[in-house]
Amino acid sequence: MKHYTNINDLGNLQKVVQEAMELKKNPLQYKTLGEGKTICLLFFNNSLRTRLSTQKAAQNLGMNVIVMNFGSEGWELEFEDGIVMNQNKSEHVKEAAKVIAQYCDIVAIRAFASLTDKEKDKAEMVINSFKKYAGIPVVNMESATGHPLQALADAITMEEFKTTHKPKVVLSWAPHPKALPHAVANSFIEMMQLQNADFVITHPEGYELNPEIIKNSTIEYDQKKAFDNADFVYVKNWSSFKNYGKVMNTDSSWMITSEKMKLTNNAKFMHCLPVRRNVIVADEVIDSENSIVIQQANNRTYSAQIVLKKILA
Ligand code: AN0
Ligand code: CP
Repeated sequence: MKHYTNINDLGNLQKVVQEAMELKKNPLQYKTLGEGKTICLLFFNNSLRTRLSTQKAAQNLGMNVIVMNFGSEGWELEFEDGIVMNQNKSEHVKEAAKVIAQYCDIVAIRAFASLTDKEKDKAEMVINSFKKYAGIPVVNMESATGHPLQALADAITMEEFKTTHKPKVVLSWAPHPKALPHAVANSFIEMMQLQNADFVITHPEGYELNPEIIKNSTIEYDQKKAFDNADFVYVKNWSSFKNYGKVMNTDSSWMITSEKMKLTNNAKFMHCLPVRRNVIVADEVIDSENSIVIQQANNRTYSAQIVLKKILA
């Protein structure tokens, strides 16, 4: 594996999940693999989990880690070709990516969707420019359209907690006051399409995600029906895709409550975090024994570590 920008880069998901679970038993077993190698983590947006878990994963493999908050500390980058740079952008990605590549062996990037320009977001300009100009492996730490490190951590977590061979998994939209990206939901769907599961997506009408990602996954507009007999309830807000980046619905009846969880087969509650309590999910659910959000966040380390291990190898 050279780059990790999409869950499909892994090849065999089930095999990688097993490898990650093995790694989790002894996280320092490859502590010399990354000796003398450096990873640069570039953040164009905020982070808690991705930043700390990816750093920890690299350190577990013996790597040096350089973290840069590019969004606040870097020169503002230009990505368009052939442009006259007489406005506010100080440096072109052509130079920036090549320079960064001289300081490290792997570059990991967080650059969220603009949520204003659908075509540019779909083109994944930031990740693809680094792939094109840096010439070193690129890892996606949440791009405009995907968050594959999160999806791999989610797959590991479901493997640990599943009690049947073919669980019912529901991805449910929930309300949020601000416009959020589609990345987490997209990668979760792409990951679920590789699983042996009964997978259902539920959201209000008008919140359909990109049909190129949904493919033939099932959509059920009745949230309560979707929850019936579920083994996992994975919750995430996203803004409209059709009416790109707009918040069209903040209907609190979509919030996850213990009453709704009673419709399930004693389902586990999952969320990538950060989560707004009593907007997305009621305290009683996230504080319940069925909530596995903390274990899910822990698996971000092993998700990143197995990915970095494969790239180093
Ligand atoms: C981001 C999102 O929804 O994509 C990051 C989640 C990992 N969430 C927020 O901006 C609140
Ligand atoms: N789940 C996740 O990616 O969290 P952060 O935004 O805090 O990194």
